[in-house]
Amino acid sequence: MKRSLIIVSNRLPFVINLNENGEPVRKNSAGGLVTALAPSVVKFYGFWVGWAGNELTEDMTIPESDDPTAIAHKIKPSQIVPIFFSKETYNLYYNGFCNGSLWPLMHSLPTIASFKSEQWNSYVSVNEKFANSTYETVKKFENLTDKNNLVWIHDYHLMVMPMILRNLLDDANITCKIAFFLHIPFPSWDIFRLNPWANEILLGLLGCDLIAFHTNTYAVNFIDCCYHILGARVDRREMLIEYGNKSLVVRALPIGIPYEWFEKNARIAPKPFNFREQVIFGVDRLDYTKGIIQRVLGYERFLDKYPECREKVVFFQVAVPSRTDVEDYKNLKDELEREIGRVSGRFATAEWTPIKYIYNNISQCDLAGYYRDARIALITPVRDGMNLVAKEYVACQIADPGVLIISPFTGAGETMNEALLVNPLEHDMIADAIKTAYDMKYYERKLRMNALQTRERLFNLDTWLESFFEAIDLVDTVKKMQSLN
Ligand code: ADQ
Repeated sequence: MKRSLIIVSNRLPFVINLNENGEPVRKNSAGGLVTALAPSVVKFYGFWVGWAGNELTEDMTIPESDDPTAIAHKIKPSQIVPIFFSKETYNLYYNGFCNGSLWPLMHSLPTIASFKSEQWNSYVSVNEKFANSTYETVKKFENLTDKNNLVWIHDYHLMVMPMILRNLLDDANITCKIAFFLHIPFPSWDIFRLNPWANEILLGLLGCDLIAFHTNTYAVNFIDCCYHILGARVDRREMLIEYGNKSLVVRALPIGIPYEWFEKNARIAPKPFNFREQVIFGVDRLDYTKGIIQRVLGYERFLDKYPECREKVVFFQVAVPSRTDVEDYKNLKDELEREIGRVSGRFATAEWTPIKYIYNNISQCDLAGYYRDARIALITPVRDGMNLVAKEYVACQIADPGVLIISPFTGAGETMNEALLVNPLEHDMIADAIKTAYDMKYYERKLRMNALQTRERLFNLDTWLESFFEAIDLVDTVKKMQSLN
């Protein structure tokens, strides 16, 4: 089917850096969002609205990609709509409201969240900017009354944008659906209402035709918020919300991974570990939601409780630098490195280092090799929207299968029943889960991994995209048939 599509996300699929001659060049991002969406922008010859980094200024033009291996390589400069803001605005909006207020609150960590009206005002003005640029881009669509016109907005940075855009489109009599996907959790209404601007955010989201979440729990939480905070009419069974003359379809559409890509790369990736010990592996953005400190403490407990396993395992943690100019993230890095140093110092011998730690990006091809050769994946977020790492690990278990240990407080943990589920807040439980995984016999590992692989292969990234487009195509029918009036 032919579609006119605009993707909107805080970041474009690349950042712009200046080379030694001061010319802009693309530095491609490797994140999950880019992998997921770039192929659709290429396929429908769509547009992508977003920020390209501080080095791109309004007098520069976006260059072509010079890296044919990049996922966004085929996206032409004419398909890119860059958003500009000053460093000060970016600090208030991104470091402030997005990552100091929304990120902790949405992950049900309200004591870490702080709220400042100056940051909120900046968030709203950035959302207005995105809405205006998107509106101007919609006007480039071939047919402004086509029911297949679609704007697909991503994530918590842009939650008030949908209603601003909806009003602009309605005023101009332009037909265009607005859909939203939230990549992080949606908390219970009793947490969400702590946000001083809870009403404004919910009203912003009501500008959409479709809003989708990773899990049913998040979808129901959102519906409850609209009911309790706004007093909207809701149908929890049909997942529909009505407020004034607006109606919104809510869906749980769990994201998948490009399964075959990981499987293929696991076959060709070089061997990463040259030591004989079994590897317990973790890889995350360095973020307090990922439970990395809890993981180190759980591993320490494991070495304490099961001394016979010392020198037989190595805990290998890769941490990707993230939000490095936010104070909480700087402190987290210091604390993590202190704990790793302490635990290593406690148990290390002349021949054995119990923890290996990389603070850097690694290529996704290399990552496939790390996954493949890790005997245990230890994934312990205190809260995580989905967690793609768990799925990628499973896809890479192409030979002697390893064991996945995962926190139930992740979207992935809600369906990956054959993994070992562990509450990361209790160190003994982590220690015991590692021991169970360490002792697990081949046949049990194989049985569990087969089941995990079958599910992830089926519900892969393509399935997610298909189910999203199917849901958006059904929106009008659902609204008509299920109207709460
Ligand atoms: P993230 O919080 O970034 O995503 P996650 O789902 O684990 O978390 O995705 C991380 C991605 O980065 C994975 O695809 C992984 O391969 C990649 N990655 C990790 N470490 C890397 C490294 N060192 N080098 C290169 N790549 C690395 C947000 C939400 C999640 C949700 C996703 C997708 O917080 O809950 O699953 O979006 O919706």
